[in-house]
Amino acid sequence: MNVFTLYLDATGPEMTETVEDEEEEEEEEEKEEEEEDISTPSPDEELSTDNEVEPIKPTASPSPPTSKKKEPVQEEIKSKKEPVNVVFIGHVDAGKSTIGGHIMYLTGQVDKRTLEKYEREAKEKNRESWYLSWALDTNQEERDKGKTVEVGRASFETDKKHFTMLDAPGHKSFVPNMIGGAAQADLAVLVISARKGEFETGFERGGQTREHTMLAKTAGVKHLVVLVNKMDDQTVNWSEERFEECKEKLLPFMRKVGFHTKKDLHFIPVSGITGANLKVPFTECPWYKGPPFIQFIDDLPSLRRNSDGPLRMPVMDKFKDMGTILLGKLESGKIEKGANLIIMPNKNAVEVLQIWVDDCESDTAFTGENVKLKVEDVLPGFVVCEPTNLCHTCKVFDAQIVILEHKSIICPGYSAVLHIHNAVEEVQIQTFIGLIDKKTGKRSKGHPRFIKQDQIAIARLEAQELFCLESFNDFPQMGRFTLRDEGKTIAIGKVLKLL
Ligand SMILES: Nc1nc2c(ncn2[C@@H]2O[C@H](COP(=O)(O)OP(=O)(O)OP(=O)(O)O)[C@@H](O)[C@H]2O)c(=O)[nH]1
Ligand SMILES: [Mg+2]
Repeated sequence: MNVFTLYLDATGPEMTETVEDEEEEEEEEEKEEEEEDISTPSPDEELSTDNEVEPIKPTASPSPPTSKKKEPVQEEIKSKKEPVNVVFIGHVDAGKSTIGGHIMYLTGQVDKRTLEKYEREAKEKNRESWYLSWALDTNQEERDKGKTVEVGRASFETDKKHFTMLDAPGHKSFVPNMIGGAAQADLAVLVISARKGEFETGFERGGQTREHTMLAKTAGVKHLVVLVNKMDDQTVNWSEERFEECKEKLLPFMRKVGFHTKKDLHFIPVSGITGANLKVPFTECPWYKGPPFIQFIDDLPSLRRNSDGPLRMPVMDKFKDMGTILLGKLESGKIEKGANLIIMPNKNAVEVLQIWVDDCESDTAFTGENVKLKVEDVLPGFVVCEPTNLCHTCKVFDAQIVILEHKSIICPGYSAVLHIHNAVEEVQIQTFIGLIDKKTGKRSKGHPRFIKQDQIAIARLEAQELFCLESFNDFPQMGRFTLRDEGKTIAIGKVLKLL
């Protein structure tokens, strides 16, 4: 058992596991991999219509029994392809945008002429090798510097699924943008550069490989596909040995973060530049026996979603275009055109004037889809709800936090920036209520005066403003968070109780 699983999933007996010993960890993992994983709530479990999400209590008037609505919603959904959000994460320059751009070309989202145009323009800027990334890096700054800043977004379809690609920035200055992307993802794709020296830099402390993997896990991503990229590079040359070396170095860390190395992880050697192993198997790499990337993600089991649950759509962004347009992922429930909804925490009543699902106008949007709604004025981090079943809001809450990285001790009064679903709030630690012993999982008696790196504590936090949240047990997507300070992720946490 590892510190993240222990911490994030600590709801019962698994809290008693130890975290220190590597060997023990491996043994335990073997065991866990044989058994059904009950410690990590998978997206399926989290979104199951049957139990986990149901406990959210209506805060306005009671909502009608969900079982009545079940049949029609499931029927309507059957006519649509399953939506899956895939976030591309990894160290700067690993090749995330290049792979994303190549996938758009291979799936017919960008045509050859547009790519040739990008190639000519990129050449003029002496950025020839970057032309594929231009399909996703659409603004001038990104193209001039060759670095993604905003999470790029594009979609493509396979026979079974409708994929939305979220191309996260790898540079450490843009981690908050990356968190926004990861918060919406069902599946994460970690891109690693196998090029000599680049893998090593990306994986060192301070490299974004570790932080991104950890943040994706915190955001609730269950499956991680690792694309070992730049296999065509002359320092790699499709070497199986280099592929295995990268994999072996990553695995102990992945385990620590809480991924089951056999069930949740899959490694694929690829080249974003040549497109090898992205859509069709690459014959010059006979030692890789698995499917190419797109086939692999198409064949992953379906995510069972909470389509019949209460309507929850954290607002990711907004812009004005003859009215206010809200962007976000529908985490549960469905929205129909003309519906009268409430935006929390301000309790603004709004009417849905128009709906787009991945840029196509639609009369209805379902759970898991990326939605644009035209309504009146609201802010990112607000949550769209039904009038009969509002989400919770508060300023003061108790949470379990684990300090990942902080040089000095942390005392009450300490302030940090809380990232929870799409909300970003300044919070202050009021008191520490207890410490959790990592070995026994037991709570210590008495209030600690301070906590330090690697400790797990229960703390009372206070935000400056009222914001939307749920307890982790009721609704994990809106109950897990990250605390950041001075541009670094210092802690991850889960909400225990709203006060
Ligand atoms: N040889 C080789 N170079 C690649 C490959 N994929 C990407 N590159 C190069 O790596 C550089 C960075 O690629 P990007 O796609 O912009 O990387 P990124 O991960 O999106 O970078 P950020 O957005 O800044 O985090 C570019 O020069 C690409 O041409 C590959 O498969 N092989
Ligand atoms: Mg990029």
